[in-house]
Amino acid sequence: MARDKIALIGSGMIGGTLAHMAGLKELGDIVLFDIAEGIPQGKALDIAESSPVDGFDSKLLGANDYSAIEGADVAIVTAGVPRKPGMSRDDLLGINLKVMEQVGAGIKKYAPNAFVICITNPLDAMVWALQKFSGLPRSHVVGMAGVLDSSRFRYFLADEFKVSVEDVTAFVLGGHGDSMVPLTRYSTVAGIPIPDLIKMGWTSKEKVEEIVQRTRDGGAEIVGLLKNGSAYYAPAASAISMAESYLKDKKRVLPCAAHLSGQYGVKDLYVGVPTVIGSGGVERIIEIDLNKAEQKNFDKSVASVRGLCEACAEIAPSLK
Ligand code: A3D
Repeated sequence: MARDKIALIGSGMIGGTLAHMAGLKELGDIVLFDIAEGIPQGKALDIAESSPVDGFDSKLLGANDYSAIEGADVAIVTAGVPRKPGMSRDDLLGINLKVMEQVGAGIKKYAPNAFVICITNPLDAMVWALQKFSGLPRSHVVGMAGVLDSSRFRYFLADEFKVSVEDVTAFVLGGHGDSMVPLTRYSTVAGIPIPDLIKMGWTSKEKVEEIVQRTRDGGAEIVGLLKNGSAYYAPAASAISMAESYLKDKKRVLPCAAHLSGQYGVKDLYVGVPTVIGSGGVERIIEIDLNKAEQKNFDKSVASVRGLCEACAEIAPSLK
């Protein structure tokens, strides 16, 4: 049986980390693509040279031509520019929209059957544009943000509660980062919801609010520390979990930026919602009832995503 083929479009900090993680997990053969000459080739060779030590068999190839991604089963898109300190994700819009147009054309031509995971920021708008530029089915184009946001939330909660990260689940909705909507009543330690843990004296409402805010600002906190670039280990791990769920038909329940066609009262936008990811791509979108406060936050988040998509359509009228 042939191995699965994973195309990484963009071979920067996240792209390189994705290649390493996909190799270590033996997800398949890996193609690193980038417009920068030498970078994808160098990273592919470097990681291939680590494979005898770690004992994984994956072919690694670096390329500057889209033909190398031909027939890919999964494509993970990080092409574009990341944030510098003081820049918001939205500042990246104009530059990265042009990149999405090229990437969409490349995927359409060479990997029309792939499951596409977009990471490029501003995420919710870029994945929306990428789906339109590529023309791939909406079930097969998703954005990675929720897994990362909820992983950050889980990590901070586990640290607060002094329990294993494995036993903390978190539920987030809405756009990536600043407009993320964490649902504390659906976030648990081994099934015990956070509001109950507050009643049990494990933590306070104020502390949870602090953690929610730190999660929202999680990307900026890393940008501030690194000074030259943004997070890449946790974003890569998050996208790999989505790719693995698709390739192995695990049907994991993962929060992703998925195309909404009426769910949560939203039409033709990509917004972060809980999804089931299996061999059919996004197989299901899970709709839960929101209380008033959650609905208000969600609406605010959707409005900000809509604003970004409208700004994209102004720049690239073919998106209208
Ligand atoms: P970086 O290390 O700069 O890598 C980006 C790569 O894209 C570089 O190697 C560029 O040469 C390449 N590139 C630029 N233009 C093109 C093009 N037209 N075609 C192909 N490749 C191109 O950035 P990074 O890997 O740190 O981050 C990549 C993206 O992910 C950025 O937009 C970040 O803002 C975004 N990001 C998103 C999240 C989310 O949670 C959604 C988290 C962290 C970063």
